[in-house]
Amino acid sequence: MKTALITGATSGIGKATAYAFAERGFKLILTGRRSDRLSEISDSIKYKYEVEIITLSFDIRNQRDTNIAIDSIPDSFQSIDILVNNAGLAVGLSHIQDADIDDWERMIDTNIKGLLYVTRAVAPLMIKRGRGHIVNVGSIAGREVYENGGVYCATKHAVEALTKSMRIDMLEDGIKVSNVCPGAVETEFSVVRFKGDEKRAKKVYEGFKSLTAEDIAGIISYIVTLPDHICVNDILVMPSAQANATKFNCR
Ligand code: NDP
Ligand code: 8X3
Repeated sequence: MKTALITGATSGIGKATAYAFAERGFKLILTGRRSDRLSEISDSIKYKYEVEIITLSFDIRNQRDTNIAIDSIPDSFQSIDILVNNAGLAVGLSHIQDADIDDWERMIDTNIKGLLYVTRAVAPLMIKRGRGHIVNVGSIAGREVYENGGVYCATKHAVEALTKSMRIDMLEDGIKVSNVCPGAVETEFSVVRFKGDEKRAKKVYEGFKSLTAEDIAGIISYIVTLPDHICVNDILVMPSAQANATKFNCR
């Protein structure tokens, strides 16, 4: 039975991936900052699927807390087969010359440094066993840049670069590394980007059928259950009504 650690499991893609993995009988390590949500989600999954779950509440921007959390994983959960580096966010939407620098810090510290801290702590557990699969959640924003999205796009371009680097660095350790890059998925993502403005967030997904968190979870679940000799390096998945980062067929 596989064991998976998912970051950002309190919402959206991470939460849906937790349910998808539980359906396949995986043991789960669910992480995020909001401990109340982690408990609720863990109880709900256990009730539905009878899988073993532990939760770790920490901020991936804090390297010390990240290491303490990973070190606290009990022996019975330490054989981590899958790491889903999903936690991430966009904050703000503005030109670089006008942006709030604190927004940049949050995105860079979470999407790049946080992903690295978690990977640095978890990868040795995989390498010790000579096997493992790291799935980084990138974005269409890692392939293109768009107006007002400069720093978020830069962080997701970094995820793309880091995915490729990890694949090279850990090749001889038997670790597979994948990049799953979605287009528009309706989650809490835009509410966070617009700092709690739910009305503005809702507008992002109006007039077309966006992807759901479950759509992406299904794809992640598929790639982590392929035979050992197959690695899906990269997936770019968009709503049918989206052509690139900014072109939508809205009706
Ligand atoms: P959500 O806002 O719904 O979920 C984000 C998750 O990240 C939450 O569980 C949140 O948990 C966690 N998180 C954020 N910051 C931190 C932190 N500092 N420490 C620990 N956990 C953190 O958004 P999505 O599900 O949409 O986003 C998941 C990933 O998908 C992100 O990397 C995003 O960039 C990417 N993505 C999203 C797209 C979309 O259109 N929605 C498209 C392409 C990529 P908590 O707040 O409890 O800490
Ligand atoms: C999230 C998708 O287009 O808002 O990564 O950057 S987008």
